[in-house]
Amino acid sequence: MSRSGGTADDPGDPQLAAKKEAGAAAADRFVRSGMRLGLGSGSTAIWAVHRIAELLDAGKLTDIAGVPTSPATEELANQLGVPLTTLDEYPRLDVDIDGADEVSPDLDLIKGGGGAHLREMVVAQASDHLVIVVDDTKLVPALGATHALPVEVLPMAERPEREFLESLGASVVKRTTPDRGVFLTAQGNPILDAAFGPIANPAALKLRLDERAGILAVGLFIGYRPTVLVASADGAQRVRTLSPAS
Ligand code: A5P
Repeated sequence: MSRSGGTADDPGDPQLAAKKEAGAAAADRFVRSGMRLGLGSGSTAIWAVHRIAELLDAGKLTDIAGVPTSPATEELANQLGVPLTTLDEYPRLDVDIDGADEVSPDLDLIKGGGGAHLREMVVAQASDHLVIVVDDTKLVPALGATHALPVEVLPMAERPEREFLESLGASVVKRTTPDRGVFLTAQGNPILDAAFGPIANPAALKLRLDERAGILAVGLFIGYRPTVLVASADGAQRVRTLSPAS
């Protein structure tokens, strides 16, 4: 497969065009030669990987290496010829570009729609700067408004953790694959999607869930202070930037 893609001329699918535009803009604006990068997962972050490959091909970027946040991103980077590295080699990264399922007005996030949120959180915590790329359907007034909260659990703890989540008011569904098999993360664990509705205090909820031994990763990214690049799915405006309040 040749290196490809990254432009936004998909008139037939405005949301796809917006995802491409946001992902490519992140690479254009924040990736510089010599950087060590976090490479996020999902249908928006992959367009940053495509753009990085284009810039490498064009000789506009050199000496880049990325840590992938999922097997899918690792495979894509290998196909496109984007050099990879590990956190063993580089425990600190310059910039991490990733997607999100929801972005709150405080720039807190729900992630994990693809089940990669544990590795995504590790890579985000290792990075000096988190850049989140989304189309504008991801902006919500409160986390939980449109998406269930992905909760990766230890297989033997699935039932008690489900009951704990339900005791907090969530409707819980075990994630399945498109062919109705059990979805397992890259670590081999199931995910419970916990629908809370709008979450009044995401930080407090995260603390409660993090106390549970059987819960391995909660898709709440609180206080990461990302730069958020938002592309409009109606094509009305270019990519706009949301920055954390100083
Ligand atoms: C992967 O598990 C997720 O955290 C993704 O980053 C998130 O779901 C956004 O994905 P899309 O860009 O495909 O919506």
